[in-house]
Amino acid sequence: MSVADLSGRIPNNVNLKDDKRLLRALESWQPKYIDWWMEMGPDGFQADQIYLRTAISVDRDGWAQFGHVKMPEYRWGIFLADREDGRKIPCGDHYGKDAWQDVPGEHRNALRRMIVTQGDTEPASVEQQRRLGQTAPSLYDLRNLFQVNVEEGRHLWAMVYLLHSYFGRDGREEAEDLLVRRSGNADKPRILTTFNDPCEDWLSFFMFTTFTDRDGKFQLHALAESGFDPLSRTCRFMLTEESHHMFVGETGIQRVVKRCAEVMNKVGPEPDRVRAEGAIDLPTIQKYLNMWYTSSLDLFGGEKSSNAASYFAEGLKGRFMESKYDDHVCVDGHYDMTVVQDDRLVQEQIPLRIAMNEILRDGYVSDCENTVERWNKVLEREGREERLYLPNRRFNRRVGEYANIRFDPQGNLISEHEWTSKRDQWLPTTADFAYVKSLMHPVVEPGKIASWIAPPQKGINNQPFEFEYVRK
Ligand code: BYC
Ligand code: FE
Ligand code: FE
Repeated sequence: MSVADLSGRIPNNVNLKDDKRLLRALESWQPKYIDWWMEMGPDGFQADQIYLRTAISVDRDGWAQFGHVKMPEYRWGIFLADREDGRKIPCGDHYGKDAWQDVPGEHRNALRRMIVTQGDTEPASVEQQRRLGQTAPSLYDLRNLFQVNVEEGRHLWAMVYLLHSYFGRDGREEAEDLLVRRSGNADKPRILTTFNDPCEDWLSFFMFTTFTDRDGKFQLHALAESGFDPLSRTCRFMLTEESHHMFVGETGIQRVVKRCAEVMNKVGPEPDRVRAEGAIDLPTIQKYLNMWYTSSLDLFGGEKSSNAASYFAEGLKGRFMESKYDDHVCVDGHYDMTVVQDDRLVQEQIPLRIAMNEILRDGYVSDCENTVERWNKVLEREGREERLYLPNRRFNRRVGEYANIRFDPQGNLISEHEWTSKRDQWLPTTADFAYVKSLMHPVVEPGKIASWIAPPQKGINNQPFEFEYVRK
């Protein structure tokens, strides 16, 4: 078991104090990180005491220490899952050889690029969520937002650690640039699509943490199967934090749906009447789901990808739970893919390696299906007939095979004209955004909650809902 050193400026379990060069590099990055956090992190609340969980070691109990802290004083540390003795490269052409403890020269660029792309999403999400604290529906939710934000900050640290330790000067430059790009900025945007989309209300926040953080789960699992062992160990520890983010999203939407169902039981399903009661109507919830789910599907990259094929072939990135597969080399197999040819949908056989993005996306889609099923259980328990659903993966895509082709939510090809006439039934309109925005008023009294969401079933760390999760 690795030993955590909590005494220095940067808590870690990677023996930082014995590597003076690395320690100096990270200590010189740290004030720039804090500047970024103060400028682009949660707006307001930086002087408040937040009831946060802090990672202090990687063993089962140690990484979840709770206490009130001011966010800028949160101890962002560097924690890697413990090294597995004799770990082998789990996939691709080098399958079964010893995993790399250092970066192989020929894979340097590809690895750096993946680590930078991963790292870029973390501060991007904090930027996207920057103003949400001002309209939190309860102190419990406010605290959860900040927990997610500080952990995304820690995920950035995790990637910066890899850049600084293994990529020399290039790595240090990339680490600086991670603090320079800005979500949604036309001149210096974040790298991936969804991370430049505005996330300006709490319905979006809960959809984002459900669907976009879940891309994080799948990508981190795939990177945890990397032959580059330090990346694998870093991602394995990040995954322990990721599950809380998805919990925040899934239970958040569950509570929005519960409130909606209760109101429908009182006044009927008519959206205007649901809205008159201060709840969010189910069609609006569905439209937000459609928007964030399809945007997050794009984060897996193109359905056919030579990048993905070479990442897999070189053993840089595996599949979700690679060990559950029989064939780890994948030179022979095929994947049946639906593609568009001459304005028709046809089946095409794609070499497995080229389909690696789509294979990862398959696992993601089925995970999302389970989530929506759990949301539908809420409707069922409330005695409602209505149901939420996932749109087909071809719907509303900006990246890959189906980008810029019109499909309905069932995945049928449709004309531009049909798209234009039905778009507002499928995706949020300006009026929907405005309505949701009109509900976003801060509720900051302990134990109180906004009209559009049900209270959680229990508090955080066995505290009651009424607990003062955030205090001056
Ligand atoms: N947006 O071969 P292709 C998380 C680019 S989320 C913009 O189809 P590839 C988190 C692509 O870069 C997890 N560009 O795709 C969640 C390529 O560019 P070049 C983040 C895109 O390379 C919530 C070109 O299109 N982690 O942690 O196989 C809160 C053709 O690409 C997009 C990772 O993503 C897009 N959506 O796969 C906080 C893991 N899609 O080469 C955090 C690391 C594709 O033409 N990243 N492109 O310049 C990767 O493994 C890969 O970069 C991707 C793309 C899977 C994203
Ligand atoms: Fe993250
Ligand atoms: Fe996350």
